Amino acid sequence: MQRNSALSLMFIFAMALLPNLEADAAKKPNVLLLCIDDLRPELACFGKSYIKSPNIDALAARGRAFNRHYVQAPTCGASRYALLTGTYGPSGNGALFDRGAKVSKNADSYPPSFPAWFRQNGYATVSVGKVSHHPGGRGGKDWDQDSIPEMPLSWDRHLLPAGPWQHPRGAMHGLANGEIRGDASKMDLFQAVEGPDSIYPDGLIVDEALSQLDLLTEGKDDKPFFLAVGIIRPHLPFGAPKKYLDLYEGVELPPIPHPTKPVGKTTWHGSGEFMKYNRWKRNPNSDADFATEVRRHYAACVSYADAQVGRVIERLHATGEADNTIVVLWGDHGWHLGEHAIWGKHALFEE
Ligand SMILES: [Ca+2]
Repeated sequence: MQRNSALSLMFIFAMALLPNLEADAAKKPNVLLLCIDDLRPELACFGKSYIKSPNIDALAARGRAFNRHYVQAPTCGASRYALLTGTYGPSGNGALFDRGAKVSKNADSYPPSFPAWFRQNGYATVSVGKVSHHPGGRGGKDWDQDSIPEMPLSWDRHLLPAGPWQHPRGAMHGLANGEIRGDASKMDLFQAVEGPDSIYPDGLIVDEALSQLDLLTEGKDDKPFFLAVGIIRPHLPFGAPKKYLDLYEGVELPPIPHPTKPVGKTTWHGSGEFMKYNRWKRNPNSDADFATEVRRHYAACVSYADAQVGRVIERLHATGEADNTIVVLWGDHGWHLGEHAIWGKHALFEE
């Protein structure tokens, strides 16, 4: 098994030291897991001051930052498998589905998943958004079939509000106004339409997460919760409300470090996931202005995701449960924005 060096990030933010735990053994801490898809460790709290990520930075300032989290492969599905099972697994995006099919047939075929373990120990477990590979955790053509669970026995509720994107597959790559990816070459690589957070899928995901936080804490019967919230951006396509792109107007980005293709045998690749979108026939490896545009739109998506983190944390405080909740924020693998002439993941360089 090859250990890759894709850099991911993880913050663990213990919001309090849980002083009453020994006196009241029944009062177990809640856990709030925030997953952000395709997030680079390119944040102000990692020293990149041109990125506007105040909510994540505030978590990092009060918690502990981990900047070497290793997964078995820098793909969404494999890295989520590693986090959610604590084990190495297949390298592809179907990793959890393969496991799920076996668990559905024989519950003892694997040890419990991370959420299943909490569930077996008296926690209410809820997933909203992209936590496992498929947002909402179901298979089938549109990723919405109850009969094909990605993580059997793990969640009390495994949710994805698709809204105008119709189904979880549509929400995964959704752009504004319910645009769904069909032929990727007809979908714009980036976009910044004016409007509220809910014109892109993460706004709706976090609306649902806030409702679940209320539901898990209203009339609380001392049952602790494990709530996982999966934010899809900055995953491609880079679409976020225009107000987040405006944050980068006039902001100069630093040069791309080591922007040339490495020589010799490496895991370099041609950035296929990125290049298949409509790029207006421009290539960031040969067009510096376009490279800067791409980086600004990625940054806008990071700031949009950061704002969604802020909404969840604010509501956690409003529920009164913040002092008894452990918050973990996790990026599933790194991403290259032109380093080594790569625009994407799926490579083993440190970014
Ligand atoms: Ca990912």
